[in-house]
Amino acid sequence: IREGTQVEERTFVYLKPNTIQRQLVGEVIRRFERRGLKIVGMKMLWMSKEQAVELYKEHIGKDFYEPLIKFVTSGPVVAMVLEGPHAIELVRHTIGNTDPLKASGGTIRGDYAISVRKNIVHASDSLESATREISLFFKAEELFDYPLLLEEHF
Ligand code: RTP
Ligand code: MG
Repeated sequence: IREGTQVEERTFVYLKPNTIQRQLVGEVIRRFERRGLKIVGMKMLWMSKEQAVELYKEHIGKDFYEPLIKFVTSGPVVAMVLEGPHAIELVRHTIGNTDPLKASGGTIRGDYAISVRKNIVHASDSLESATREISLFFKAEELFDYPLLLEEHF
Protein backbone atom coordinates (compact mmCIF):
# COMPACT_ATOMS: atom_id res chain seq x y z
CA ILE A 1 0.00 0.00 0.00
CA ARG A 2 2.96 2.36 0.02
CA GLU A 3 4.07 2.34 -3.59
CA GLY A 4 6.37 5.23 -4.40
CA THR A 5 4.09 6.94 -6.92
CA GLN A 6 1.38 7.75 -4.33
CA VAL A 7 1.18 11.17 -2.79
CA GLU A 8 2.06 11.14 0.91
CA GLU A 9 -0.07 13.64 2.80
CA ARG A 10 -0.60 14.70 6.38
CA THR A 11 -4.02 15.55 7.76
CA PHE A 12 -5.34 16.98 11.02
CA VAL A 13 -7.85 14.96 13.01
CA TYR A 14 -9.32 15.49 16.42
CA LEU A 15 -11.71 13.41 18.49
CA LYS A 16 -14.52 15.64 19.78
CA PRO A 17 -15.31 15.96 23.53
CA ASN A 18 -18.18 13.44 23.47
CA THR A 19 -15.88 10.80 21.97
CA ILE A 20 -13.58 11.06 24.99
CA GLN A 21 -16.58 11.09 27.36
CA ARG A 22 -18.07 8.02 25.63
CA GLN A 23 -14.68 6.24 25.98
CA LEU A 24 -14.44 5.69 22.23
CA VAL A 25 -10.89 7.04 21.87
CA GLY A 26 -9.36 3.59 21.31
CA GLU A 27 -12.13 2.47 18.95
CA VAL A 28 -11.67 5.47 16.69
CA ILE A 29 -7.89 5.51 16.65
CA ARG A 30 -7.88 1.74 15.99
CA ARG A 31 -9.82 2.32 12.77
CA PHE A 32 -7.25 4.84 11.51
CA GLU A 33 -4.40 2.48 12.39
CA ARG A 34 -6.14 -0.50 10.75
CA ARG A 35 -6.63 1.59 7.63
CA GLY A 36 -2.83 1.86 7.46
CA LEU A 37 -2.51 5.51 8.45
CA LYS A 38 0.52 6.51 10.46
CA ILE A 39 0.19 8.62 13.61
CA VAL A 40 2.94 11.26 13.36
CA GLY A 41 1.66 13.48 16.21
CA MET A 42 -0.87 13.11 19.01
CA LYS A 43 -1.96 14.97 22.15
CA MET A 44 -4.85 15.56 24.52
CA LEU A 45 -5.84 19.20 24.94
CA TRP A 46 -8.73 21.37 26.02
CA MET A 47 -9.36 23.76 23.13
CA SER A 48 -9.52 27.45 24.04
CA LYS A 49 -12.35 29.56 22.65
CA GLU A 50 -9.72 31.39 20.53
CA GLN A 51 -8.45 28.11 19.01
CA ALA A 52 -12.00 26.95 18.26
CA VAL A 53 -12.89 30.27 16.63
CA GLU A 54 -9.75 30.10 14.47
CA LEU A 55 -10.37 26.46 13.53
CA TYR A 56 -13.99 27.09 12.51
CA LYS A 57 -13.69 30.62 11.10
CA GLU A 58 -15.22 29.53 7.76
CA HIS A 59 -18.48 28.87 9.65
CA ILE A 60 -18.79 32.24 11.47
CA GLY A 61 -22.37 33.50 11.23
CA LYS A 62 -23.97 30.13 10.41
CA ASP A 63 -26.79 29.00 12.68
CA PHE A 64 -24.80 26.04 14.06
CA TYR A 65 -21.67 28.14 14.74
CA GLU A 66 -22.23 29.23 18.39
CA PRO A 67 -23.37 25.80 19.64
CA LEU A 68 -20.46 24.22 17.72
CA ILE A 69 -17.89 26.46 19.46
CA LYS A 70 -19.52 25.79 22.82
CA PHE A 71 -19.50 22.04 22.21
CA VAL A 72 -15.89 21.68 21.04
CA THR A 73 -14.64 23.69 24.03
CA SER A 74 -16.81 21.75 26.53
CA GLY A 75 -14.15 19.15 27.38
CA PRO A 76 -10.77 17.80 26.38
CA VAL A 77 -10.19 16.47 22.86
CA VAL A 78 -7.56 14.17 21.36
CA ALA A 79 -5.77 15.78 18.43
CA MET A 80 -3.54 13.99 15.96
CA VAL A 81 -1.77 14.25 12.66
CA LEU A 82 -2.16 11.22 10.39
CA GLU A 83 0.11 10.49 7.45
CA GLY A 84 -0.30 8.24 4.45
CA PRO A 85 -0.99 8.10 0.72
CA HIS A 86 -3.84 10.54 -0.03
CA ALA A 87 -4.39 10.80 3.73
CA ILE A 88 -6.77 13.77 3.50
CA GLU A 89 -9.31 12.07 1.24
CA LEU A 90 -8.72 8.65 2.82
CA VAL A 91 -9.51 9.94 6.31
CA ARG A 92 -12.64 11.76 5.09
CA HIS A 93 -13.86 8.46 3.59
CA THR A 94 -13.01 6.60 6.79
CA ILE A 95 -14.98 9.02 9.00
CA GLY A 96 -18.00 9.29 6.66
CA ASN A 97 -20.55 12.02 5.95
CA THR A 98 -20.82 15.00 8.34
CA ASP A 99 -24.46 14.07 8.94
CA PRO A 100 -24.62 10.65 10.61
CA LEU A 101 -27.96 10.06 8.86
CA LYS A 102 -26.08 10.12 5.55
CA ALA A 103 -22.94 8.35 6.75
CA SER A 104 -22.66 4.74 5.55
CA GLY A 105 -22.33 1.88 7.99
CA GLY A 106 -18.67 0.95 8.29
CA THR A 107 -17.62 4.58 8.55
CA ILE A 108 -16.79 6.02 11.98
CA ARG A 109 -19.71 8.46 11.98
CA GLY A 110 -22.03 5.84 10.44
CA ASP A 111 -21.22 3.43 13.26
CA TYR A 112 -20.92 5.71 16.32
CA ALA A 113 -22.79 9.00 15.75
CA ILE A 114 -26.42 10.05 15.86
CA SER A 115 -26.03 13.87 15.90
CA VAL A 116 -24.49 16.22 13.32
CA ARG A 117 -22.90 18.30 16.05
CA LYS A 118 -21.63 15.38 18.13
CA ASN A 119 -20.28 13.56 15.10
CA ILE A 120 -17.28 12.00 16.90
CA VAL A 121 -14.38 13.35 14.89
CA HIS A 122 -13.08 16.21 12.77
CA ALA A 123 -10.78 15.83 9.79
CA SER A 124 -9.29 18.40 7.42
CA ASP A 125 -11.16 18.66 4.13
CA SER A 126 -8.38 19.92 1.81
CA LEU A 127 -4.62 20.32 1.55
CA GLU A 128 -4.94 24.00 2.50
CA SER A 129 -7.04 23.30 5.59
CA ALA A 130 -4.77 20.41 6.60
CA THR A 131 -1.70 22.67 6.52
CA ARG A 132 -3.51 25.43 8.41
CA GLU A 133 -5.07 23.16 11.02
CA ILE A 134 -1.90 21.15 11.70
CA SER A 135 0.00 24.38 12.39
CA LEU A 136 -2.81 25.62 14.68
CA PHE A 137 -2.36 22.67 17.03
CA PHE A 138 1.15 21.24 16.48
CA LYS A 139 4.66 22.67 16.51
CA ALA A 140 7.13 21.17 14.02
CA GLU A 141 8.99 19.39 16.84
CA GLU A 142 5.76 17.68 17.94
CA LEU A 143 5.57 15.77 14.64
CA PHE A 144 7.74 12.69 14.27
CA ASP A 145 9.42 10.85 11.42
CA TYR A 146 9.77 7.15 12.13
CA PRO A 147 9.34 3.91 10.19
CA LEU A 148 6.29 1.66 10.43
CA LEU A 149 7.25 -1.92 11.15
CA LEU A 150 6.59 -4.50 8.44
CA GLU A 151 5.16 -7.90 9.42
CA GLU A 152 8.63 -9.45 9.37
CA HIS A 153 9.48 -7.30 12.42
CA PHE A 154 6.67 -8.64 14.64
P1 RTP B 1 -15.46 18.58 10.44
O1 RTP B 1 -15.04 19.94 9.93
O2 RTP B 1 -15.84 18.57 11.91
O3 RTP B 1 -14.56 17.45 10.05
O4 RTP B 1 -16.83 18.23 9.74
P2 RTP B 1 -17.22 18.46 8.26
O5 RTP B 1 -16.12 19.07 7.45
O6 RTP B 1 -17.77 17.14 7.84
O7 RTP B 1 -18.36 19.51 8.45
P3 RTP B 1 -18.33 21.11 8.33
O8 RTP B 1 -19.29 21.48 7.28
O9 RTP B 1 -16.92 21.61 8.25
O10 RTP B 1 -18.93 21.51 9.73
C1 RTP B 1 -18.13 21.54 10.87
C2 RTP B 1 -18.85 20.92 12.04
O11 RTP B 1 -19.95 21.75 12.37
C3 RTP B 1 -20.99 20.94 12.85
N1 RTP B 1 -22.18 21.16 12.06
N2 RTP B 1 -23.36 21.26 12.59
N3 RTP B 1 -26.37 21.79 10.65
C4 RTP B 1 -25.65 21.61 11.74
O12 RTP B 1 -26.12 21.56 12.86
C5 RTP B 1 -24.22 21.47 11.58
N4 RTP B 1 -23.56 21.49 10.43
C6 RTP B 1 -22.27 21.29 10.74
C7 RTP B 1 -20.57 19.50 12.75
O13 RTP B 1 -20.10 19.07 14.01
C8 RTP B 1 -19.45 19.55 11.74
O14 RTP B 1 -18.57 18.49 11.98
MG1 MG C 1 -15.00 20.79 7.99
